[in-house]
Amino acid sequence: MKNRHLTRITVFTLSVILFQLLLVGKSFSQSNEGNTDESKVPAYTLPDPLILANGKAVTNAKMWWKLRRPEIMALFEENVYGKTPQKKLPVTFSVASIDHNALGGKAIRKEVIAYFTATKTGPQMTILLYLPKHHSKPVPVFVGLNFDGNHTISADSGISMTKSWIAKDKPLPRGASAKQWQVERILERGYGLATIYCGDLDPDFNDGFQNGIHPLFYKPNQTKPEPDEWGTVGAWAWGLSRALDYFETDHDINAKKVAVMGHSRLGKAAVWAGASDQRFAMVISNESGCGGAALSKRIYGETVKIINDKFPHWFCGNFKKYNDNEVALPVDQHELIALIAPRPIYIASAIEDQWSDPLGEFLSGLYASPVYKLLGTDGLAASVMPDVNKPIMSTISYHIRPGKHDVTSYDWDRYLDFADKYLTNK
Ligand code: GTR
Repeated sequence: MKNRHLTRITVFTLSVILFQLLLVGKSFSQSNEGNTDESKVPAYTLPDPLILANGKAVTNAKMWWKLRRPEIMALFEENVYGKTPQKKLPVTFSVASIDHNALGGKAIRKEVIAYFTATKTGPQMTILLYLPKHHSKPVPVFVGLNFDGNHTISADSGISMTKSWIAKDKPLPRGASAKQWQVERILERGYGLATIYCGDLDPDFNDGFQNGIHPLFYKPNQTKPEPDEWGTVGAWAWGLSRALDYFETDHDINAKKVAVMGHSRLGKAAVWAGASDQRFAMVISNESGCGGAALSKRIYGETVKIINDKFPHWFCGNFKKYNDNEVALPVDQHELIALIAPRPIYIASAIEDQWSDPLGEFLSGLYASPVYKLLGTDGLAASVMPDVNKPIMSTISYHIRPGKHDVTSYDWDRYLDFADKYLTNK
């Protein structure tokens, strides 16, 4: 045990776990891989986000910004997501379509292509944007990546069909994921929604980093990222930042009020984007699980080895060092949340999504809270996990709802309330 802060964290963890066991009463078995039995969670010690590598305590905001935050950022870059190349591409944006009467006159719909090369060849991404028509501009916006193509987020026939990597010959129908996006509800509440197909940035399979944006950054003779360079999650996060670059040029959008949102693997990208790019004013993690909001060292649900074996392209090469060796990880995901401080973050779980480790997601928020408090906010206004459908609303917000791994209208309603309170101060 390195210091008294760590002892406190461990003791507190044990009491939260005991409470959780009483609350839930049983463990949920979702998969034959991975542990979903709370009693089998090993004793673990988390690094303290407010202790410097040299052992000194971080006691004020200046120390956080100048000393500790850069240390934590470097650890995530080196060990988890990989470094995002610093090279600036000659990105240009072009409005490919605009409809001032979309969704029965409720919305303005734009499609904006971001070209990543001067010749406009190679990978490019299409930002699909809905803005509420009858609201004063510039509007706050939610931005998130989608899994299967822009045309899946709404049945709106004006959306260009996306060429999907996975479903090349048989793209999913229009509006196939509409329930996960709730476009009309978002617009009614005065927010815009922007989304991008994740495969525009990097296809979600292990292609040796040949088909997405990685080759645009290779040094001469380089054919794949170095072990400490970015994987797919890093590339997805980079794309979210390029969308934010576009928002800064669009006078209909308030680029200072952009919430980056993502579900599951795309939630991992959203949280990493929020940590790496401080222009994002708010972050929403919907069941982002392992490598997202959930603590790795709990070894509950999906583990580092399981995720690296199944999705070797998501994280950096160095992350494989921690397969079955989470104890050696010099960071854990509460420190990823801390990198977002003091900006508001909403962490959401679902009771039947034990694979994402709801308690580990909650604990990340809880253990990031001291950093939020140091920076003058309330952090997470709870010390034990709430019951289902009892959201905790604070700068770090949290809920767990009934049901499966998904994004539901219940989730969106909470995010909209959260944005009203912490993004637009309604
Ligand atoms: C699972 C993966 C999770 C989560 C999920 C998703 O297969 O194990 O980490 O990302 O996919 O993206 O839906």
